[in-house]
Amino acid sequence: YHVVDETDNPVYKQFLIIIMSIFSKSNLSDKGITVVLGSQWGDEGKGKLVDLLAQEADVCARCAGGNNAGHTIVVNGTKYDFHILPSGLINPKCVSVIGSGVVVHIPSFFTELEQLEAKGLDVKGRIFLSNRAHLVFDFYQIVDGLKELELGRSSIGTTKKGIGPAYSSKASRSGLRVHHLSNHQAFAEKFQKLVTNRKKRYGNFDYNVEAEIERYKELSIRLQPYVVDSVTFMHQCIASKKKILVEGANALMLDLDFGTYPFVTSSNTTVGGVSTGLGIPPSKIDKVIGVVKAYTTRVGGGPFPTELLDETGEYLQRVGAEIGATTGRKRRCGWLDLVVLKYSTLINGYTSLNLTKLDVLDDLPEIKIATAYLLDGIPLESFPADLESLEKITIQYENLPGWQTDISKCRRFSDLPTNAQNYVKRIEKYLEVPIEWIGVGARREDMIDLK
Ligand code: 2SA
Ligand code: GDP
Ligand code: MG
Repeated sequence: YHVVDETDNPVYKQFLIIIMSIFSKSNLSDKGITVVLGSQWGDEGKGKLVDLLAQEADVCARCAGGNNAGHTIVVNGTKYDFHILPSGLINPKCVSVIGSGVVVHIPSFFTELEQLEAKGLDVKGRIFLSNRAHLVFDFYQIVDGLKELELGRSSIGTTKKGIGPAYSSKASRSGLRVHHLSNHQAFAEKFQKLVTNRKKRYGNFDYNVEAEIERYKELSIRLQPYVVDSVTFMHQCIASKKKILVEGANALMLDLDFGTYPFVTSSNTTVGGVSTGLGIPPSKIDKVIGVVKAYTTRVGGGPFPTELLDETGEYLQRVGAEIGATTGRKRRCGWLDLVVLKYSTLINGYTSLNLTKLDVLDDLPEIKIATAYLLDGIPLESFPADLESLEKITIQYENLPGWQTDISKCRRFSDLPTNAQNYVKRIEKYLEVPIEWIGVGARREDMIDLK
């Protein structure tokens, strides 16, 4: 496989394009599950790729995170925002599964469903929720806010969706799962205990426990048609050779174990989370597609070595429309960081990449890429674990000339200006992973397919 077309002969190029389109490989694996993961700090454009690939998928599953995630997809002039529901839903033939590794705020689940239906999507009979998924309650959102307040200047900058507190309860073995809703009396007792416990720690916050218990009585009835044993469900899909696509939420650098701890989310957003969040053996995963934004963004607090606090950073924020899909916060912006991406590639083992938002760089005369971190003048082998080391590093950059051309209408690699091609080739060469798609705009069709 090569993205790089070394020849300048136009006839040969045309011949290659025709041959490639005849033998163009299918997007999804025939041998196993295809996974789409965020390779940086999130918002790389996973939703757009998942939507594109879901055209061929029978099943699209979420394995981690909650409604902290935000995926924006633009199809036929309509903008869809997904938070807890899998982005494969726009394809009317694709069934969606929310796995046991996901934490679910049931009222938001229904609100999102209603919003999608209002946009004309028929989702009936196409959404299934794991009975093992943990529940997120409103009081977790309150606790999320209180924890952030307590942290003060070193706050994480969470989405305040209650994600951390819900996963804490899960890990401390006091959480409530979807199946607990089927026995209302037992649910009410456990719920009371949970709230009392959190009030002991965070003070007597304002929360109507009785009203909440009543609300969940109704919600549990409404939820029944969606609930499945997702382990059995997924394995039946595997056995009947269904095409399965897994949608990652958040991204590698926000992973609880491998991200910039403690400035991370509370789940495993890396490839391991696919197995633990869906009950699927790793051997069933065949393709792992990393989504890489052509520059870097981060929302919330925490280290960001290549962050730009100047007009170039503002340019990326403005032109890239870098605004949080869930909270509306401005995303911090900076240069592409290959140290982050190498580390990301080691952990997730990407079989191919989707480079996104290349069009956002169109107007820049010069583009920088971070290629190494130096500590006391010595290159680090990988992304450091401790944030203290990270504060002391200097970054080695490579300067590449910009292309200063509108690339939004390019649909083949050869349509891209040479400098844009070189930018892509540089990334591919450094990471030693083929780039199979390049995003040149927000719409579904704004994609170059290199396969
Ligand atoms: P949390 O709420 O406990 O998961 O927050 C912990 C950290 O994880 C970050 N985080 C995100 N980063 C990027 N995008 C996310 N989704 C939304 C989006 C974010 C938004 O698509 O734009 O709207 O602000 C997301 N979700 C969590 C978060 O910023 C914390 O740094
Ligand atoms: P996700 O969380 O990884 O799914 O990404 P988000 O949806 O939160 O953020 C990506 C944003 O960039 C969305 O608004 C997309 O519509 C937009 N987007 C995706 N790919 C491209 C692209 O190639 N070019 C441009 N200009 N926008 C894109
Ligand atoms: Mg997002």
